[in-house]
Amino acid sequence: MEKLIITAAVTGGEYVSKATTPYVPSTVDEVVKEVVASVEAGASVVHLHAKNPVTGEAYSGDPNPVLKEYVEGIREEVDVVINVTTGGGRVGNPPEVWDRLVEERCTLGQEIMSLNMGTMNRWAEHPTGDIFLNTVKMIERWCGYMVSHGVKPEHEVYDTGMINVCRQIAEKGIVPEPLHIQFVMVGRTGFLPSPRMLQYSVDQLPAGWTWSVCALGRHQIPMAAMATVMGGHVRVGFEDNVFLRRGELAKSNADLVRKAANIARELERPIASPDDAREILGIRRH
Ligand code: KMH
Ligand code: ZN
Repeated sequence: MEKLIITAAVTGGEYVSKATTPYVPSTVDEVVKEVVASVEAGASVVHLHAKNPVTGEAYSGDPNPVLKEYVEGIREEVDVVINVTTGGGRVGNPPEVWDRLVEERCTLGQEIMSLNMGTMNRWAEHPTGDIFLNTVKMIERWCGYMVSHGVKPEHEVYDTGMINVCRQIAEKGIVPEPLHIQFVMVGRTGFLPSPRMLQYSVDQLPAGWTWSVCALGRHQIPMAAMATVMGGHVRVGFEDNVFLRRGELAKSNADLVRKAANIARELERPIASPDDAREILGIRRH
């Protein structure tokens, strides 16, 4: 079977802050240390959001300078494929400003950018609103920016309708095939994290596309195990889950990466290095 790409989503996204777990990194140094530890544990890709360095909440200003510091700090310490989110930076800004922020963000030195493939209800309370707004037009423009800057889009798919949006942008030639999909199994407002749902979704993908799965909370590791068996790739880390096991916080993202890597080893699925991940995903080194 193809080598397993483990993505570590180390920074905790929109919902996880120091109030959720004291172990979430928030300063540049902490983020870089978590990335190095995660790579040592088996991660070949890291997924990043900009954080408030004190509270660990999502950064409320322009995230690009913060993300740039993370990318530069990581590049000095370790070889890893870097994936930055297109989320963040929208609060209080009109859509044309979002366009500018996303296009600028394509030039920070990362290889991948994640992009939600539709507008959806948030699955948890959030101070900046009830929905994630990603119209098809926005998606098409933002994928265009990524492709023109040599950045590979990672398409975040939360329900089967979003698979159709992925197919449309491939058919229109906006993103060259094969696409890379991250199935985000959030429950509540999107996919339920179940083996049948994952199998059904994978069956909808055109041949040759690559895919990975992330699931929230206690579903993170079981769905990672499922994807490992099925030949997909996995994402673990604090963005989606902060517990190592019931009632016990993980002290580092690396603990979660190690758990996914150990499962893969037991199943005799080899683990991808950063260069293996670049080859599997068809991306060039930055
Ligand atoms: N926060 C995650 C559940 C993104 O950052 O682009 C989904 C995600 C999307 O990672
Ligand atoms: Zn994210």
